[in-house]
Amino acid sequence: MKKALYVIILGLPIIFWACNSETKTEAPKPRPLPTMSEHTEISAAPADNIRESTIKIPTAVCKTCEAAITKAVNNVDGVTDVKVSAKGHTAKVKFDAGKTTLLKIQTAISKAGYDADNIKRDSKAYDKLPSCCKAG
Ligand SMILES: [Cu+2]
Repeated sequence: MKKALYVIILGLPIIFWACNSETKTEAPKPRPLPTMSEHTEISAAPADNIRESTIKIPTAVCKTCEAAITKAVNNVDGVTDVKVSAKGHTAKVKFDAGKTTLLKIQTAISKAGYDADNIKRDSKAYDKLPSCCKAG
C-alpha cells in the first residue's frame, strides 16, 4: 500500500510535466526568505521622530514677546517643548517630525507677529503687538 502511494506521489509531477511540456516555462526560483539576523534592531520608537531646532527670532525683545511666541509654538500640534529667549532672540523647539514640520512652527511664529528665520512676520499680527514688542 505504501509503495502504491509512493508511485502516485512520484508519478504526479511527471504527469503534470507531460501535460505542460508544450508550454514549458521555467518555474520561478523560490526566493530565499529575507534573513533577519538576531542583531537587527527594529527601531520603531516614537522618540526617533523628535527633532530639535533653534529658530532665530531677531525681533523678540521682552518677556511679553517670549510669552506670545511660546504660546504660538505650543499651539502647533506635534510640538513637545519650546524655550524662547528674548535675550538670545531664539526659540529652541522640540517637535515630532511625524506630526509637524519646522516650517509650520516658523509660520506660527510669523502669525504671532515675529520673524522666524527667513519667514517674515505677519504684518497685521505685528500691528497688534504691544508697543514694547515693536522695537524690532
Ligand atoms: Cu515684547
